Amino acid sequence: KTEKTEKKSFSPSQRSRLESLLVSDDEIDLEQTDMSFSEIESLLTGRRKKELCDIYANSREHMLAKLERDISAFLISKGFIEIKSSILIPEEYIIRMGIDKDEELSKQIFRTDDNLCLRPMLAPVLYNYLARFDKVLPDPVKIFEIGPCYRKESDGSSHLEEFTMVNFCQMGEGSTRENLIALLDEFLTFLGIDYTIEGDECMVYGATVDVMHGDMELSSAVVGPVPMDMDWGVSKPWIGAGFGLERLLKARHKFKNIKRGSRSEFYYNGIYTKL
Ligand code: ATP
Ligand code: 9VF
Ligand code: MG
Repeated sequence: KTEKTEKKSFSPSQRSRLESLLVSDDEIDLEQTDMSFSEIESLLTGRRKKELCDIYANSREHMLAKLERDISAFLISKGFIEIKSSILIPEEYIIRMGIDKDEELSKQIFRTDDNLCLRPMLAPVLYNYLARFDKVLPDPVKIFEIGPCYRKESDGSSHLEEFTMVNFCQMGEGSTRENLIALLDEFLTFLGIDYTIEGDECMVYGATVDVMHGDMELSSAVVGPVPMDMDWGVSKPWIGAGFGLERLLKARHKFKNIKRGSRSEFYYNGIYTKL
């Protein structure tokens, strides 16, 4: 036998099983290893079982729920009031957001009967809250919501059809680009996630301030006012940002696929459950 380490080749189903079990800390390269399928499988299942037992013994918190609680506490401490609105919204709100029937995002909407749809974003109802709370609360009005959003998606590792968005916004005094950037920095520093800021364009708002983690968009943020505001009864300057929580988890835990941190029966806190 030669000195050269033999390259193992796994069957597609073996490879898929091992990839499901693997986490980024394992430091096992399926392309290089000289271990057999069953050696790796038993090593990884052992580690994953131990990790789940540790969670059960110590924290018992789901990472997505925990992230929502942490973000809520952070935003509440910064003076934002927490909102929980319905996940089912009138279909008409999509058009009022400037998303015409022939736009890509319009085709991504899950529609139900009775002219309702699963919300693809939180902004429409937040607009309504801003208009209503402005009549009641002192200026500036600072609000946020965290919850499920739905979009039909086709591509891969950073898109889910069911994901969790946080959208926070401030209207009135202090709604400047400078304050938006400062708030984004405080938010990401609080979460311990590295980021860069990029300018981008989107169909709904025009210019956006995109928060990136490498190639992945963590957030689109906007400095208002924008022309669409008048269709929502809003007439003051505003700033706002929408982040996907599962993308924040993917960045923080270096997940290969966003599914690891999503609502799922297959992964618990990034750990494969078929052990
Ligand atoms: P992308 O261009 O990556 O599809 P987007 O620009 O359409 O995203 P936005 O409408 O700006 O997304 O939504 C705000 C944030 O919500 C995004 O920056 C992202 O973090 C998150 N998000 C949007 N769509 C999804 C999705 N399908 N799965 C997971 N997170 C998402
Ligand atoms: C930026 C992401 C329009 C004043 C209620 C707040 C924002 C967020 C963009 C989101 C979207 N907008 N997915 O608006 O904070 O709406 O496309 Si308001
Ligand atoms: Mg965007």
